[in-house]
Amino acid sequence: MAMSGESSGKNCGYSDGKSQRKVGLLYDEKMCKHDTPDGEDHPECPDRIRIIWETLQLAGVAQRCVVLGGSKAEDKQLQLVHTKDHVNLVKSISTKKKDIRRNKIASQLNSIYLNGGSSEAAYLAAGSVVELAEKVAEGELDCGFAIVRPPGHHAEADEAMGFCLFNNVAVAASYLLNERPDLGVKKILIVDWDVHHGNGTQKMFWKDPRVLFFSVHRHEYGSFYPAGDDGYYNMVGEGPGEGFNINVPWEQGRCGDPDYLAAWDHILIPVAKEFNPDIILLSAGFDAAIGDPLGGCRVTPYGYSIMLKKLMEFAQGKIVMALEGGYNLDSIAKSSLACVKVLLEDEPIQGSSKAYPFESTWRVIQAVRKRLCAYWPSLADELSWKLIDQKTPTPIIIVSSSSDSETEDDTHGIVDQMSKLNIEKQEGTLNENDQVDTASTSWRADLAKVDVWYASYGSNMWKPRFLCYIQGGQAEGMKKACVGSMDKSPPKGIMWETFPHRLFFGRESTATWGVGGAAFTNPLTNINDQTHMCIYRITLEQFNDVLFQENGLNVDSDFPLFDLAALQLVENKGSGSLEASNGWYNNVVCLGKELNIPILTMTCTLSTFEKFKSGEIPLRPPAKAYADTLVRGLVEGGRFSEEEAESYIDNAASKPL
Ligand code: Q9C
Ligand code: ZN
Repeated sequence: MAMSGESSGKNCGYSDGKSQRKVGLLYDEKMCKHDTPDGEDHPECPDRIRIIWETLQLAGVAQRCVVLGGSKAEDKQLQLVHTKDHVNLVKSISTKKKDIRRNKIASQLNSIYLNGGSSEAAYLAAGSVVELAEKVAEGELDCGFAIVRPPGHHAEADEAMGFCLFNNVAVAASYLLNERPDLGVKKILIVDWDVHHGNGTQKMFWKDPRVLFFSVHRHEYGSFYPAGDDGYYNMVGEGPGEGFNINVPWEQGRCGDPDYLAAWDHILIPVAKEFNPDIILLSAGFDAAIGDPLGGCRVTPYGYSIMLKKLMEFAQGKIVMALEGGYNLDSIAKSSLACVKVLLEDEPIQGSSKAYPFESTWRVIQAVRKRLCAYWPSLADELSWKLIDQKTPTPIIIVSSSSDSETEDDTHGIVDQMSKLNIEKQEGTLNENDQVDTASTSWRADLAKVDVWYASYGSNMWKPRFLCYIQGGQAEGMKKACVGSMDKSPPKGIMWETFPHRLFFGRESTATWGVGGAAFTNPLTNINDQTHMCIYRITLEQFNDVLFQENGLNVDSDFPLFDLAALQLVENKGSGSLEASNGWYNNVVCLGKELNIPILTMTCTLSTFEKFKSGEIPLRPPAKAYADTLVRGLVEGGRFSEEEAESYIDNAASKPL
């Protein structure tokens, strides 16, 4: 069925008076041999590349490309970025000798399966990207798409992970730079738009200024796969490679065309202009595509086509696309088709729905620009208010901690309903009777049935002060009374726990305690840190009332800040955070569970934490009355002696972040 690459390629030339680019399309059925050992279902399945290949043929675009079969990488090429041990492991993995041990080896790796076809497929995937990159660098082809699997960008020098065995794109980049000086490729831009961070690629070129690595991915404060801080925007490279590593870490899922295109327009494209690459390698995962079961994002084929088109302006259009992730067969087929049409310079397809980036997207883009502007002057200007004012409201953002999940689709449904609800509310929806539908009390009844632990590390550790939020009133030392919760019943339980987060103090003054910093805790965990917290078992309704009061909002709101769906998601997924308002405590963090009930606390957002850390927002020791209340809480709660409590607070108040 396959067209002969040679014949179709040579037929290109001129059509309708326009020069036709020579586009390479690489496919090899042998890469389908890598599969789960016992036929179990797995998202990274052989049909992924089959469907892409078939779709491109059915659409008639494969016939307009130069079709290439795969070729195996040489060990020497693989060892440009991988250790000998790793290459040997992958080589031997499919031998008969390893039949018994194979499953055990796979089980010790992170998100890897192995079978008798894995070695060959891995060698083919890496070798194929090398082959295509070489042809594009030579000028034999203008650009191309290697439809390969297993994917590569998670694979590290000495480790297979995240469905990746060899780092296909990194091998190709290193091959061009180190083995083919004759081709004159001195600077390579690697763009990684897979929804996951390209941790492997980042590490391999960490200190290498010849490779500018750009990755845009879901990060969610380090909770999204591959999890941790590697994908954060402060990871800019080191030594001579400093400034040549750019991460755009989304704080939330559901990002779509406007978010990605904003990252392109305000980060990638200006930097690419300055860097002026000789060739672009694209880690083209399609798992940020709408409908992807793992990604939870919403990039459309149109979005991918525009992102690619914008990249075609560089390196004389020398672009080598290599498939990475992407697990919805329909989405990856359509996205691939849209991209190959761009490579062929067809007219762009039609546009998408959501108009503006999320607020969190602008926050991330601004943070990235700020972190990197020392290396890339085009990032130095502040984005205009007019621009960042164009945003899609995100009333509730759930940040999942688990890397990905099969329940992602359900969660969309819920989150979608919630955001719609809140948007409608902002616009004052009318019901059939033409009356403003307030839904005023209904949410309270539902949330009253659910218990959570509210974890306090501030003055609420002192029970009489916390009770003001529930029963109303003014405890000793407070400058102002609280209205309390609508439900005035006392907490059903009180306990103390210690969490691996950093306690610190900031802000000028608080309404309740006067001049001096308020307590915050780092939303991220750090094994070396300890924040002691008093946890109160209250209803979710009461928790919302605490949230309202803590953020200076009215408790008679028509909508909760943190509703059942939000809680359900957090429960399903472990810890996570929620953005609620513009107050200081607009970040709800789930610290874990106790008696199978989630423990929730509230603190600043991660971006605010970063500002505290950099000194942009100064740290401030707590007011005396406030510090005394914290100590009192810790002592009366039986947590500490007075001396211990004082030194714990003093220490947190004086140590830099
Ligand atoms: N809770 C690529 O898209 N998920 N790899 C593991 C563990 C692994 C994705 C989930 C996702 C790997 C190339
Ligand atoms: Zn991925």
